[in-house]
Amino acid sequence: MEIKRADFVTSLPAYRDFPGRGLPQIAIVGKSNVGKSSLINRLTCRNKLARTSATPGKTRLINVFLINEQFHLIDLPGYGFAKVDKQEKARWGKMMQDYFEASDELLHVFCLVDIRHDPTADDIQMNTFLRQMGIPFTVIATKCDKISRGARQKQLAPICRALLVQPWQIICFSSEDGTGRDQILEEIDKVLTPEEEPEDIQDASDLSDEPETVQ
Ligand SMILES: Nc1nc2c(ncn2[C@@H]2O[C@H](COP(=O)(O)OP(=O)(O)O)[C@@H](O)[C@H]2O)c(=O)[nH]1
Ligand SMILES: [Mg+2]
Repeated sequence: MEIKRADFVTSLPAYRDFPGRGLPQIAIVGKSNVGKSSLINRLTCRNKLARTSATPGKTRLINVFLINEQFHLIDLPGYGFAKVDKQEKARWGKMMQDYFEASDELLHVFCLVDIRHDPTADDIQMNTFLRQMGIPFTVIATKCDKISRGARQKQLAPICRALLVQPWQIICFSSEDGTGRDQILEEIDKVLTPEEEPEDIQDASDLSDEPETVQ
């Protein structure tokens, strides 16, 4: 797909305030500073659409973007920032749970992990949560410009082990040089295009129609 238009819609302290408008949603999760906002900017070719920050833990809001007037991209608040108290963590957890439970329009989640580091306990918890909820996801390994091409495959091994995915299911991405952008756009296309009905099911429905035509 080609992104022709990208608009910031709103920042929400709680998801229940968002009407959704029946448009499909794709959400982005990952720890603070992993590159969520940078990915949105690179994907949309808009440098300042999503605010990026070198200081982890700044975004505690759900940011909603409208892409091609076709679907909503949801930038969820990052987890795993160091200097937060229990109360703040609990508030974050509730916000995420509310979102995943309330969003009927959510089709897919992009789970971002830094290619240079092993997934954290929080990454694993998020992964388990998505599996339990039956929400389809794609793992994206960010900041791949920071390591050599040759080292990438090796770096994927601990990510695969922790998040129970195969290396070929992971998209290596860099918001610096655009590596992986096309793959992400392809994935979005797949997510937004409903699968065709398998032929054998169509055949079965043809058969069940038959008695009516005979009558
Ligand atoms: N080299 C490099 N730096 C990145 C990349 N993605 C993000 N960053 C930097 O990492 C920091 C955090 O990025 P940001 O997008 O704000 O992370 P967020 O907290 O997950 O939204 C910023 O200083 C970015 O410039 C990347 O692909 N390559
Ligand atoms: Mg951000």
